[in-house]
Order: sequence, then structure tokens, then C-alpha cells
Amino acid sequence: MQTTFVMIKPDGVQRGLVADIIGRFETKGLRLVGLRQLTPPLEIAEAHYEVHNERPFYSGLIEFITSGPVVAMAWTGVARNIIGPTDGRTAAPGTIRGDFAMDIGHNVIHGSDGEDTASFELGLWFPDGLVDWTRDAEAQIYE
Ligand code: DAT
Ligand code: MG
Repeated sequence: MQTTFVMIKPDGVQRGLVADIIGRFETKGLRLVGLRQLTPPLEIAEAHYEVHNERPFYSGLIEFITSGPVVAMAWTGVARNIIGPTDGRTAAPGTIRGDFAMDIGHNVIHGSDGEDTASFELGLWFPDGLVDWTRDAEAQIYE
């Protein structure tokens, strides 16, 4: 099963959305295997968004993501469709970005977009590894 790096961005933390967002992944049936709160150091933020370092929005993005605490998480299960597409203005209602975001930059949450980016991002934000456990409820959640 896939594990995704998910991060509640500084806007989501400041707006008090942490409990609601964690609740969406948890009640859907995903398994929380990593959780930490930190104000991202510049080196981690730059490595995380290195793929965008030529884009015009890059410096604003780094400034935003290092501006205050984020909640970094690792979730096992399918996460990306809970998050929704990048732009909160067009993301479907029912997704986190569709329900909470009104913008493209301040879009509340990050989720890695594939297996390769997930393993890179999980290693970057969780250098000590993840928590290995099984949810008893998985016998009910998965056929
Ligand atoms: P995603 O976060 O959905 O993976 P992305 O990888 O294309 O989106 O971009 C990373 C982040 O950069 C995104 O969450 C918000 C910001 N961003 C992307 N495109 C932007 C734009 N055109 N203007 C401002 N910020 C942008
Ligand atoms: Mg991306």
C-alpha cells in the first residue's frame, strides 16, 4: 500500500484546521504512520520545492512555507484525492482544498504527487523513519 507525505501548511495551522484535516484522513481509513510539527528550516523547504526553483512563484513559496509551523504527516492509503487539485478556486467541494482554500498559493495542504516524490519527501521530513503498526480496523476498512 502507498504512503504519502502530507503537510498542513502555515495557513492551515494558523486557521485552526489541523483537527479537521487529520480527521478526514483518519475517518476515511488511512493509517497515520508519521506526525511532527515544525517551522520548516530553509534547507528542508528548498529541497522539498527544488523542482519549482525556476518558477516565478518560487521565492514567495519558500517564504510562505517557512513563515510558521506546519504539521508534517505520513499517511498510508490513498491520500491525493482527499486533498484535491492545486487551485482552491477550482478544487471540488468535498476535497480539503475545495472546502478550505480560495487561492493557489495559500492552499492549506501539500500531498506528494506520486511514488517517487513520496519516498523522497518522506525521507526528507522523516529522516528517523516512520511508525510501523497495523490498524485493527483495517480488516473492516479493506475487503
Ligand atoms: P501541488 O501542491 O498540488 O503539488 P505544484 O507542485 O504544482 O502543486 O506546486 C507546488 C506549490 O506551489 C502549490 O501547492 C502552490 C504553489 N504554486 C503552484 N503554482 C503556483 C502559481 N501559479 N502561483 C503561485 N503559487 C503556485
Ligand atoms: Mg507538487
